[in-house]
Amino acid sequence: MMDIAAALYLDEARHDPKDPFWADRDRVFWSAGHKAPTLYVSLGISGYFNIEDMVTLRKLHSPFAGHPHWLKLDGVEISSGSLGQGLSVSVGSALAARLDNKDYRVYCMMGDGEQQEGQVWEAAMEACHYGLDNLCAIIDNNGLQIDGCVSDVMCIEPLADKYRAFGFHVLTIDGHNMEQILGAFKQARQNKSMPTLIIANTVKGKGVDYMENVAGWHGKAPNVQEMKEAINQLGLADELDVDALLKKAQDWQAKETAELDAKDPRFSRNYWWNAEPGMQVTMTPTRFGFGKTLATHGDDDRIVALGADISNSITISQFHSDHPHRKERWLSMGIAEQSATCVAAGLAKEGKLPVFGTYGVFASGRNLDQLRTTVCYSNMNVMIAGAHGGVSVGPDGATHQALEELFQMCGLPNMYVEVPCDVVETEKATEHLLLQVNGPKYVRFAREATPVVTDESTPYVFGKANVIRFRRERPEFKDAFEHYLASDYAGEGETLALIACGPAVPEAMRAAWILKSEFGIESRVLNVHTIKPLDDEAVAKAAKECGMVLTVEEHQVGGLGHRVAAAIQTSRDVYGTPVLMDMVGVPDRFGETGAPWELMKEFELSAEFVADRARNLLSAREY
Ligand SMILES: Cc1ncc(C[n+]2csc(CCOP(=O)(O)OP(=O)(O)O)c2C)c(N)n1
Repeated sequence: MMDIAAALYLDEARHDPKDPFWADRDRVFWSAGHKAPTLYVSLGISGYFNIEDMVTLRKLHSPFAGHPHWLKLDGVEISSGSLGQGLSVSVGSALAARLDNKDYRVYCMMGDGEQQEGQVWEAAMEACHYGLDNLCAIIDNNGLQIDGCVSDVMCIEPLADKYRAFGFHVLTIDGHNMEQILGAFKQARQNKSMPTLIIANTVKGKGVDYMENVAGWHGKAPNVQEMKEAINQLGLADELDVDALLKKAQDWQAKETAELDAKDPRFSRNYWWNAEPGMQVTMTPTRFGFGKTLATHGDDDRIVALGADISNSITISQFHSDHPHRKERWLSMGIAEQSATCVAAGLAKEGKLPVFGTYGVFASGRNLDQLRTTVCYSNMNVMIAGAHGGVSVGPDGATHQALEELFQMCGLPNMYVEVPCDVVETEKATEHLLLQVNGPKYVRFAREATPVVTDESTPYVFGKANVIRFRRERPEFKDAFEHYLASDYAGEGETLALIACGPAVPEAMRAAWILKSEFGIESRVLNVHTIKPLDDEAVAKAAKECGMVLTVEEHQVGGLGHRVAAAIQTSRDVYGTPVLMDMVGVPDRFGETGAPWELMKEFELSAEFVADRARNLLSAREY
């Protein structure tokens, strides 16, 4: 793709780095937003910025976000990262040129796996319907996507024939041959009746022997030694001062870390995870609990698992990876979340137990209407796994951070929603939803390793909250707390209720520890792993008995908080009891690129901030 981008930015496209918003510039839309590094290098070499600044790629507050954001970096034409949308944007831009009598050209950069998204074909139809000869789409046809070969994941061939049938002028070239690339762009410009598609046959990782044609290098950064080897192989060793560049990256990181540290609320001790010898905790990603359950129960031959090209990282592939006989019940759907959701509904209709999983943003947002009309309205027994929820995809940035999906999922009638707090609870929740709950169901889990705070003996009853109480410091964090089924718990006169779900539960527990150790404040942590149906009774009881409620969620503020507020406001039992309330969550802003734990601080979600907000609430009551 780099060769094509070089030809485009350095020769073919009309643009001016000194005047990035020049009205007559050609537009280049990167539909495949994950190819951001190629875009950034192209802009840097063209002169939009000092290319060395790119060393801050994927770091907190860097303009070089994991996926491009046009509001952060001049030269980027559109924010992207959710595949399959760029050709539609290009159609819009090309139509605007026609309406405004402008002669700029529009280019759209796509991947071959991306062709599996249905929206691409809607846009292709539109481009031809309107005869957009000012539009040139390019497909990086490298034959690979995340789960492996495009032909195995979901065949897109015969690609050229398909686009021709839609009405495109199709050119197939060697995407590493500069003469052919430039020739194709020229032919596209000369064509005066229809849009052009360039299918550029390429080798993924071209020029680096250990990367060429290896699917496992998708989105993976080489270590320093591998990077130096790659630079050698590309013949760039004399042109790059690698050590100076690494130093520049470290300096940026040091500045960001210092700024984050400066805003962290301070206490007499460091309560951060595993910072001190006592209160130790094991960190394991919640996604492992999901995969484990599928591996354990996969022999139930009603279960069918549907993958969406990120199967290993979300662990859904564990359904079949050690159990080859289940392969026929493993359906690779490609990058096509909308259709896969309805395929799952079709399977459910015939008595199967379909499990469809992908990143939470796409599992709940890309397919929202499919979930609403086909799955929920029809009350289909479909399990949706929203993986990598919250900030846990950190460096991928805002487009991939699922911070809104509780609004979407909880707003759907018939949908059950589980947000387990750790890997053990994820296992229990997945098993229960899969085998015991008949209807549409959503389980939200995360990529990043987070504290394990429960075990086999911890109560778990679907739809019922757990009360967690800090007792005293112990060598193991987990042992410092007692868990009760909320309905079995008699209040102990606590000052405050911290109501949380998902990975915010361990943070709320840590906040309870801080509050007790630093200020002698007793708090009741309520773990509401089931968000829908919410345990209204336990919430109301906590509000009535404590008189002060702080909700904590790793989500846009309100996904949990508004539901809790509604439960309190509508409870007859709480009527007449004053309840002070506040909500900790992401404060109505999109995510950021950064490491997951940095983002917990950036969004002020970690226990230190929770404890601080609790203290503020307390002072309001005292006032
Ligand atoms: C709607 C959507 N679904 C899933 C993803 C996750 N994802 C990012 S890149 C990728 C594979 C893309 O494959 P391809 O288009 O062939 O690009 P290439 O392999 O050339 O990088 C996937 C599934 C996404 N970004 N957007």
